[in-house]
Amino acid sequence: MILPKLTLFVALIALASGLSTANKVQMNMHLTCDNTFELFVNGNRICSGEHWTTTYNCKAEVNAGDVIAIDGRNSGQGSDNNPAAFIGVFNGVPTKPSDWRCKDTTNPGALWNKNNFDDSSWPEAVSYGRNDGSNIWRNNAGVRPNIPGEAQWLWTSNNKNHDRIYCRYVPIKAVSTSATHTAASEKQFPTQAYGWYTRSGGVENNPYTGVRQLVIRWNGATIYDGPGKDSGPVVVAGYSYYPSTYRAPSLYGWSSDHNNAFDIYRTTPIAATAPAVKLSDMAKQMSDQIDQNLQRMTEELNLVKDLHSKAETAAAASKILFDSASSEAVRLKREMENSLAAATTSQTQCQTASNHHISASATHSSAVSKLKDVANIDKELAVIAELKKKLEDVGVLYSFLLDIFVCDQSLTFHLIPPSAAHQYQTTNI
Ligand SMILES: [Ca+2]
Repeated sequence: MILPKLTLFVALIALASGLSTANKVQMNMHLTCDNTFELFVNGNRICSGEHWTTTYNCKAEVNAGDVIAIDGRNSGQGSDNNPAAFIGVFNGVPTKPSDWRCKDTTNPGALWNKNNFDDSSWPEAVSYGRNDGSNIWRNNAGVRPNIPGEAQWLWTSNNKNHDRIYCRYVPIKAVSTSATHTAASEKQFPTQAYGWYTRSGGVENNPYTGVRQLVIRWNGATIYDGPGKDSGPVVVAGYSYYPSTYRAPSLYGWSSDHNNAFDIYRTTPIAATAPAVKLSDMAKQMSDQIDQNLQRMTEELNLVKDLHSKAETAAAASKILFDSASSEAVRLKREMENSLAAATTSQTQCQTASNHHISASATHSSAVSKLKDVANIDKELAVIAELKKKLEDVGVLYSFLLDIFVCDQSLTFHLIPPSAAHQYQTTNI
């Protein structure tokens, strides 16, 4: 879902104004280091980087008074061609020397990256050029991305020989208090610039029945005189006043009805002025980022619309093709059904023809067999014909002999069978 830009911006301003008085923020950091770094918030390791040409994005919750600490290292032996430095931006605040203290040391102590470490003896960091300036890093690889042009490359006073350094930065100053009293001046009441938190007229669990009353004096003036409170703070003109150490009334010379006197201290809102300016810068950056994101989203949306339109056109074309294909499929189905019916008929006819063929084949075999019989008969006829011819020849011989025997009747009756002799007799008579 895309919110209108105005809504986002209003929300952003509300967020920024809330941050200006909050005592903690979600810190968005972009940084890099030549050559490597580890980053801590109040001793907790948050992130690290290995390549100075990469901008690392680290996020952490940072409370008022929290220190952001960097353990920075150069790789190899430092030289003109191998210097060291880190650069970055912390919730819109670019690195600059006055915000950081850096120390070249072999032993910073175990607590060097914690809030309560005393770095007052550490020197301020030294600048080796702006991100958009003329320096070895920009000349080699250009401006570091996601880091403002005015951010400065920082290190100790010698970025060629100091190859392991420790740096500290407190982005949100701790709650300030002014409870630093001295015994000598406390006794000077009421003319000195310190306050007291007093109650009179009775307290809880006290047999007195008078109304509790609270009087606060600060810098010699009574700034509150009203109902008593069991616990702080009392807010006057933007400052919060708290009771601190209980003091015996006699120390201040109060009369007996002003018993229960306390030292007091007051707190001011966290660095109200400076962070507000930084937060407005942050709001501007975030607004610009939102502009860019909106533009990108608009472009992507147009792309999506275009794709959607093309998809609709393609879908319409597909539907036409689908409808056409569907009707063609119906027609083909019908044709297939017809073909199937025809094939069934053909199969039946084929079966019938096959039966006929089997029958004809049997008939053919039978005819061949009969032809063989005829051939045998022919052979037998030829034998018979030959026999007949031989018989005829014999007949001629017999006839010849008969002729002879006619001439000699006495011999004939011994040579001719009775029937044949009778036949040839008849024929030749
Ligand atoms: Ca280096």
